[in-house]
Parts: sequence; C-alpha cells; structure tokens
Amino acid sequence: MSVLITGIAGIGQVRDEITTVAGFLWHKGWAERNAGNLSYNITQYFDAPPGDSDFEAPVALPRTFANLNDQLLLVTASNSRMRDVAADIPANMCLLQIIDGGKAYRQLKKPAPEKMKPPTSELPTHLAIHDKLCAENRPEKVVIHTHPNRLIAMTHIREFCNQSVINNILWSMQPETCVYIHDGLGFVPYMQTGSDALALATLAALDRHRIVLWEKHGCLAIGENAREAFDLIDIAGKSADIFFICRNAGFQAEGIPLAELKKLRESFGIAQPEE
Ligand code: 2HA
Ligand code: ZN
Repeated sequence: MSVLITGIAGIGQVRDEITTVAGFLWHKGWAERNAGNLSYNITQYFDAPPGDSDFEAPVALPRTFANLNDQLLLVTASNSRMRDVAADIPANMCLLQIIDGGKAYRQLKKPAPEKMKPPTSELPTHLAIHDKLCAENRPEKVVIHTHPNRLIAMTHIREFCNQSVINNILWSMQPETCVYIHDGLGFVPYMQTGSDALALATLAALDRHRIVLWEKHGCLAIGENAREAFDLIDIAGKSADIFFICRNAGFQAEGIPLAELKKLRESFGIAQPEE
C-alpha cells in the first residue's frame, strides 16, 4: 500500500479498524500462525482509482466476479500473521482492483518490490462474498475469517454438527447471542479449505445469516465494518465458552428456557426462528 492509498480520505478509519480487529483476533487466540483472513471493500473511499502504472500485472481469477468489476479491495496477504497485520498493514495486506469484467485482479505496487505478496488462499471465498454483497446492494463491506477455539471444538462433536441444534444451544447460553445473532449461524459441513465448494456453500449460507461456522475449521462473518463482523464471532464464541465452562466444571449448562428466548425475541421485535 503506497503513499497514494494512505492519503485517501476515510482510509485512516479503515486502517484503525483493521489494526484493532487483527489485534483482537490474535489476542483471542483465534489466529495461530497465518490462521484467518480479512477483506475490506474500500472502493467508496476513492474519488478516482489509482492509475494503471500503479498496479502490477493482471492475475486471472478462477471464476468471473462480474459485480466486482473496478472494485478496490484490501485483503490480507497469503501467509500473513494477524499479529503482523495489526502491527503493519501495508506489509501484510494487498490492495486489489478487480478488472476485465471480474475475470482478473491486479495488485497495487508496493514501494519495495520484494514486499509484494499474493493475496490470501481464501480469496475465492472473499471475492464470491463481496460479489454477492455488491450484487444485492448490501451495506456490508468486510469479511472476516478466523479460528475461534470453542466454536470449532463444538463442530468436533457430531450431535452439534446440525444448524438448528447448534443455534439453539448458542442462543440459550446468553441473551446477547439471541438478540445480536437473531438470524443464527449458518452451518457449513467440512470442506477443503480455499475450495470453490466451500465458497459456494458459504454464499448460500449468507442468504440467511451474517455469520457462518465451517465444521472443524472456523468461522466467517460479514459486517458494515470490521468491528461489526468481529462482534458477531465474539458473541457466538462467548456462548461456546459458557457451554464448555459448564461442561468442564462437570455440569451440563441449563440454558435459557425456550419460552424465555421467545419472550426475549418478542420484546426486541425479532422474528422467531424458522428452524
Ligand atoms: O488463511 O485460515 O482458511 C489461512 C486460513 C485458511
Ligand atoms: Zn481458516
């Protein structure tokens, strides 16, 4: 990310959000080594995109993301550590412009060419989600993927690998989960990391959810900004924490009764779950 980008109005706020949230992910213990990735559609901050000579050569994409043509996205670099993203965004993120009608991207040059890194291995998933968000004119600009320990642990227990079962447990652990994640988590069965299949299953889940749980892998959430996406994972993770704290103490968490959750939804004007 060059001086060119740091000078764009509003980008300071984006930088602060990413710094804060990447630090949270590391300190939560959800971001071992290069675990997790983050992308931010920052097109709105540009009056005019950088010039052609500011970009590296185009790279073909495996699929066409037509709704992303000309969009500018900040994405974590492949193999970047969240703790390093928090400390130095320019060195650990890539600014991509989607070009050729969504068939390719090009990366903004870095001041030192040896600092160039390819974007995250989960790029197909991130682009597919941003493409959908643009197509549907939705306000969410951020996609966060991370590895929250206890949510992942729950998906190693077969009986919880069921969307309705796991949502009912998480909702019942604390009122916040029911209120702020009223639409529940989308559950995606185990699939190869970085695969198109995982991207497509995640897209389908995002039709009805803002947070998606990948079996035996991690979580992905979308938000209008990075803090909002983080909060969804944090709240769901807290429910999983409470569940296991009770289990580890030798008890089964009682859970807020269904009738109380129904009342809570009524008083907050939240639709009752269909599941
Ligand atoms: O970026 O977490 O899912 C590393 C990962 C892949
Ligand atoms: Zn992952």
